[in-house]
Amino acid sequence: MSETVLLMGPLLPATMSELDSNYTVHRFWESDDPDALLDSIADTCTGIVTDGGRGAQAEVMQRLPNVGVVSVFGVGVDAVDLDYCKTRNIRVGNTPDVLSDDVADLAVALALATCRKMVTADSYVREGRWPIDGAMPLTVRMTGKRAGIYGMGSIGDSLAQRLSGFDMNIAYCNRREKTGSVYRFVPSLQQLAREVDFLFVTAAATADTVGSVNAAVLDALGAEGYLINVARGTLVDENALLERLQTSSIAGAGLDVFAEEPKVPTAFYELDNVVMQPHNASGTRETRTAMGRLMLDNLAAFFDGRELLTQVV
Ligand code: 8YV
Repeated sequence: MSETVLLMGPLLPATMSELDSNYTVHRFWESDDPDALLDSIADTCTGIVTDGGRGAQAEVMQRLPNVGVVSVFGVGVDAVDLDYCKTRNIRVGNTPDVLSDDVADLAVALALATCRKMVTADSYVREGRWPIDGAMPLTVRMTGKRAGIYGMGSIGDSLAQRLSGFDMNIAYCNRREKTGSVYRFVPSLQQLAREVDFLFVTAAATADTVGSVNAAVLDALGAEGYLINVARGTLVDENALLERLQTSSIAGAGLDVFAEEPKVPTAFYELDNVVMQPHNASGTRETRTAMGRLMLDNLAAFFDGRELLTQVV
């Protein structure tokens, strides 16, 4: 008999179909009566599959006493109640590394789109302003500028490689200095912000990092500085950022992530110094397929009695 798994939200069709072939899958987000669903699978459900945004809350896991594994389709596990998982000895797996290249690519794209005003420029052409108004106002160069990377994990590392290609002077802030890193370590985020032209946020959301890109850090980045966030919206004080964008107290922001997704404060829509994406940095067919594979492999490893390939808890 196959294991019973609770799927919190939709995934790629191919990933879901493989899940359906190997397990008895219950779709949480499609249920009209989630309470009744949890009651009906309370005795049988042994695994949860979820994504980075939906995660797995203790209130759900408490209703499923036989769950032994949470397999996350995503690297971020901030939406999974890890403390609760530890108390129950529930294994948690995620999908690191396979998405780092695409997330780093999008960080570079957002940085260029922001300082080169690519979205404004696109509208300039589409609206027919070029023949009438002539050349658009000049923009700001990225090549050769100073880059700060907040969070030097696998994504930060992939990003640094790309920024090296832009001849950028790269420094980073991390929980601890990385031995052997060729990049300059700056222990304080505020100091890093003060010393760079582009501040890239690639850190995981933890109790230590949530809210850490605060008003003081944004002020340190200053009127010539750009903030690029491909990590989690919760790391940034969104109101402070909005206010500084509105008053041009920072030069611009490239944002893939927001504090309360999918809600984005509409005041951002009015600003031409921000370029936004709907949390899509890992959203290529190639990477999402690889994430699906790793998520499935983690699940299979658990049910085979093996170690998860990429285990967080
Ligand atoms: C995904 C992410 O968009 O990996 C993460 O932590 O936030 C993203 O790659 C998400 O998990 C899929 O919904």
